[in-house]
Amino acid sequence: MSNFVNELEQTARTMVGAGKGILAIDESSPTIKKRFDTINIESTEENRRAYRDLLITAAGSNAFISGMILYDETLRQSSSDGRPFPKALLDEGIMPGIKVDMGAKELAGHPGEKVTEGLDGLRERLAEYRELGARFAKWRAVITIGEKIPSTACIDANAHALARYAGLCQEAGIVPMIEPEVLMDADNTIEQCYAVTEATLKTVFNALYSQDVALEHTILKVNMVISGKQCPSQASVQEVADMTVRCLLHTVPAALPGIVFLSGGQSPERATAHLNAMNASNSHLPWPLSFSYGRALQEPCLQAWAGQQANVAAAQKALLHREKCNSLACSGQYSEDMEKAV
Ligand code: 5MM
Repeated sequence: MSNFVNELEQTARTMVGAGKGILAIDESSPTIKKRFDTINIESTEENRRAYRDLLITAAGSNAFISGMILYDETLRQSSSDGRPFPKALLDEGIMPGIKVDMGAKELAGHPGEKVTEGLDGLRERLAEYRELGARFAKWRAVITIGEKIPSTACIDANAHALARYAGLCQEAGIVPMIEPEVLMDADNTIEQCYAVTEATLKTVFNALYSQDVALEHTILKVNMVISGKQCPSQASVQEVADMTVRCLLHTVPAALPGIVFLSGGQSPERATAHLNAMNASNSHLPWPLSFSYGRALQEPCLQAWAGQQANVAAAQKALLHREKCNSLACSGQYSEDMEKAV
């Protein structure tokens, strides 16, 4: 058992406290370059720092955000006022988190499928991350739906890695956020997404049991059960909410302190509406349902910033608006009318 039991419990509960979610700003260098390309900004170290600075220091975020997931580079950078980013977050009562996986790589013998790497040397990296202020971590596994995939081999390999990662985190006093993401880019139906998500989550929780991971100190970050982007028939908001909740009830143990969703390419408004519908229709779930969006929180903010210092205030306003809408969606109190207020 970890030496940090009380601290892990406190951290996990705080991450999913009432009306609070997680802001994911842990894009790796290739991913942030893709985001910056949309606003014609070069992905230099200083531009990445300046952008993360405005996200981290937006005044008032702490009413809606319990933690932020950072990339290795960001954890070591500082705000324009000189404070290291982890300190800037802790000063506002926001917990610093850290993405610790080394990315999804081709799975040998399984074309089109990936396995996430990064276990080698992880114990040492986690010790350093804790010294730098990280109190929770994230590891993302990628599951692709396609012809005859995902394979059992792909789901098993990713589940095993997630469980090994989670055990190492708890040993180090860091709450593991486990993120098995079933991608939503294909032409699959919502029923196919349900089947793959259910199979993935069953395998992941079996692996966590096998590795003696404490569920009480683990947060699940997961995709919604949703139609693939290319599917001609798109499920309604209520169908997504109902099928997602049903899938989670069939697979996720009640011992988990909370579940947060990734947005996965949904529009910001749609991601909020889905979370809201889940919470509006279900008042007695075993765990809080909250958010850990990247794109669905950042997109309007990134577009408003456009790389210009003069736009920082407008960008932070756009960020706070999305944070507030999603905070309200955690208790089913969001309505589309709120989008007109901006
Ligand atoms: C699925 O991506 C995570 C959630 O973001 P969205 O809400 O936009 O789907 C996100 O935390 C992701 O893991 C990070 O951006 C890191 O991604 P890469 O691909 O750079 O490892």
